[in-house]
Amino acid sequence: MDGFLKNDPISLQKDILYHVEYTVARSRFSFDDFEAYQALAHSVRDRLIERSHDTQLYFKRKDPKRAYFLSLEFLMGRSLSNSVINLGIRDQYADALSQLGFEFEVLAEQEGDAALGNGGLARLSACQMDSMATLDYPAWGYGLRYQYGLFRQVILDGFQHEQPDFWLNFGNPWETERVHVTYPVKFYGTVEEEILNGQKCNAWNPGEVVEAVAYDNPIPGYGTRNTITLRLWAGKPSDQRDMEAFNTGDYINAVVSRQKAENISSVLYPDDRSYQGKELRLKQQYFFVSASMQDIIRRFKDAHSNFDEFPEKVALQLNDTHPSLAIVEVMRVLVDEEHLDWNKAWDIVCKLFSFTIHAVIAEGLEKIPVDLLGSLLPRHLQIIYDINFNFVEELKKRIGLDYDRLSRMSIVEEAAVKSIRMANLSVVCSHTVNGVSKVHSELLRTKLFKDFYELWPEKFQCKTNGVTQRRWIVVSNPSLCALLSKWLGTEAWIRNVDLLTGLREYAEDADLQQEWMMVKKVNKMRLAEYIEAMSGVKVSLDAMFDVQTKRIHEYKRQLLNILGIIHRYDCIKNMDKSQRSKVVPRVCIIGGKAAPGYEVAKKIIKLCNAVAEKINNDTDVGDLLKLVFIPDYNVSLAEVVIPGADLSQHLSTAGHEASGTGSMKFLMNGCLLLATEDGSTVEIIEEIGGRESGKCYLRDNSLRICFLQFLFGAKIHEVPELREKGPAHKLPLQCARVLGLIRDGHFGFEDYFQSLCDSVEGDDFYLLCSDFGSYLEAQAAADKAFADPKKWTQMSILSTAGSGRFSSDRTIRDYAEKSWGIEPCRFPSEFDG
Ligand code: GLS
Repeated sequence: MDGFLKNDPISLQKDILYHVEYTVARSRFSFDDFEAYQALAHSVRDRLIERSHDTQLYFKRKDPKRAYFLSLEFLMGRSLSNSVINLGIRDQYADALSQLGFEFEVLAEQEGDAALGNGGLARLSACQMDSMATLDYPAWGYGLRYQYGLFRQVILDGFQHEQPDFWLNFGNPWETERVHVTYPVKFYGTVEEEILNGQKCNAWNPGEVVEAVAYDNPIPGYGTRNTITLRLWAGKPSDQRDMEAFNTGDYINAVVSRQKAENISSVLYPDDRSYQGKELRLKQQYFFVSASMQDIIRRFKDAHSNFDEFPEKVALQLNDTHPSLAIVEVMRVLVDEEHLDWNKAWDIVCKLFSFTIHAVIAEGLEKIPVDLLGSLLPRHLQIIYDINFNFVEELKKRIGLDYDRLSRMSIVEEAAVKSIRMANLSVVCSHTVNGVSKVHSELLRTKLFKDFYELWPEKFQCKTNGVTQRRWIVVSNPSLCALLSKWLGTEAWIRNVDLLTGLREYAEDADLQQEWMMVKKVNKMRLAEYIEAMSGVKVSLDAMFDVQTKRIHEYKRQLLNILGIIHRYDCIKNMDKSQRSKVVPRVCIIGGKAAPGYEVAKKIIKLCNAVAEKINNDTDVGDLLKLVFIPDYNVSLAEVVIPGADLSQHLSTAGHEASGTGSMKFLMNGCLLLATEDGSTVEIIEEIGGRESGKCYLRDNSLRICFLQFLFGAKIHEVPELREKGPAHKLPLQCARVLGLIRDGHFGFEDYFQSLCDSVEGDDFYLLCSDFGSYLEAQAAADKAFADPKKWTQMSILSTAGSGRFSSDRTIRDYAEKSWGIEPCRFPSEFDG
């Protein structure tokens, strides 16, 4: 059944003008681009709301098992283009707007990013939501509605500065505030034992209550009417609070203190990989978990009265340890509020949760000091102790009195600061635990959670990450999208991405290659225009666009990239004219944010800008080499950068990247990778090519598959030995020379950069020295391949053709089948013919 709203251009025009007049409150005879965008967004939202109502009613009627995806971060980026494409009405809107004198693309540029997350983990959540909707799964996302998203990065004099991202300044047309969906969330206070109906039970008397109010964000599926919901919670003052303060007449202070409630959800923590044991962060975690669990339990109780059925109707996904208090919260509700017997409650809890780990090293796992937890959530601490007591007793029966192992596996860490190990809690209480790539999952089994794996091997799974082709091809690269549909003879690949392998057949077709190169050129032009507007640097479209964009981290080795660029610059400077004529011109692009407190990462950004300043102003080098740092890299910038890249770099020291998802987006866009064998790159190699870069071979099905990446560096198993050996004897001459140039002040700020050079020449923990030689070789292989445009294009086509396995559709299907036990529940609609 279709909805009320019509999608022909005339109806769309009427709707847009209606929203100009009554929602934006501007005259329908005079409004600017931003106002037109707002009206347009509201008109799209109407359609999303209609579909979301239909979807929810349908789910309610069918009552399937639902999956709830709990994540503290979602990096959604912009919604307009994605929504109209998924709704299948982009062209109709473009027509309607052009008759009103507006261009769809221009209005789309008016939208700001919703940046409620840091990096890979958060963007992954967004991609996975798109797949859940598209694959018709009855799923919900739950998170926090931060008022300040990830900080804006501003570069002044080459240094990073952070500015707040008050993204709600002009309102957010996509969300709907649900004033009737609010829940009280309790903090602090004491726990008293009470007798209820002759039974002992625990009553938590909170010291503070904050109200959580729901904001719903519709997530439309592609090629389906299903539109699911991402529900984000915001804090607001509770009426239950501070009655006394009001009664004592301190009206002003009572109001001011009520205002504090809103602070809980005010700001996203900008560190992507470290826990800090901060009270506000713990408050955020519990706030979102408690509101979400109340909402989920309320929905369950609307249709069911027996909690035995809870695990048949509810699957809870923990996206990293951040939401893991949900485990304890469900125990508390079942035991203290629903008065279930502990064992019965425990039985239920153990059937509910699946847990995804995104960290690689033990130090990256979250721990919460007992003092902090006990003061903020006294009843939860008791419950954790009880869970741990039972677990350790059980464990003793299984493994005996191996105290080392018992203490490693305990949920409570008895160290100088006594803490709760949230990852151990999650592993103990979840029925499945997964890593995010094959190597990462193996690492979990053999190192990080070896003890647990030996105890419960059946719990451990691998779910290699994926990204959505809707956002990363259809929205961000429309020319490629059209080309793919033309050559595959269908648009079906947008829902069934495996069809992309059909391209392999044409990889050597001269016509396809020609069109493919044109598409790349158009995208390079768009990126070049952006670069010039942003930095004033003019870049040549004939150059190889070589990109490394991601958060700045020592282990991601942006420093290695910069050292390689200095080496290239130095080589060019020392060449004669005829040698220079053979150089493959490069535009090196680096972008990414450093956590505000991460000094080394900030130094790397400064070095990049200092080197860029020198190279870009050296007329002697001209178009042979340019270096650009792109400030404030975010999702909407990624949509410009990724389609325009020829080569992308993924340089993490082997064993440090759990998965990496940027590489998958570049791959889909026909970009070749220069990478270490780490995280998901290992699987990309398995899927589309091997180590000896540039070589082609015949597979038995007579498809010509090329080696598509330029791989280099130590492999995971070699890293410990190399670290052991130390750096002294492995400093290659070229590396020493490059470091010398920095130390001698060729790029200025020599004092400031000494410590960066020391880190390479000193203990070289991230193995820049030992990988430097093979890095340069891989770079040379990339140059050589780029010099042969036909071959490069063939490799580019094969990259896209092989990218299907890295779609989040595959990942989500895997979660649905192997972790959540849910089935698609598709609203019957016009899409079904
Ligand atoms: C991360 C990992 O560092 C990435 O390798 C991974 O791709 C991502 C999604 O699984 O998760 N973990 C993390 O804390 N931030 C990440 O980006």
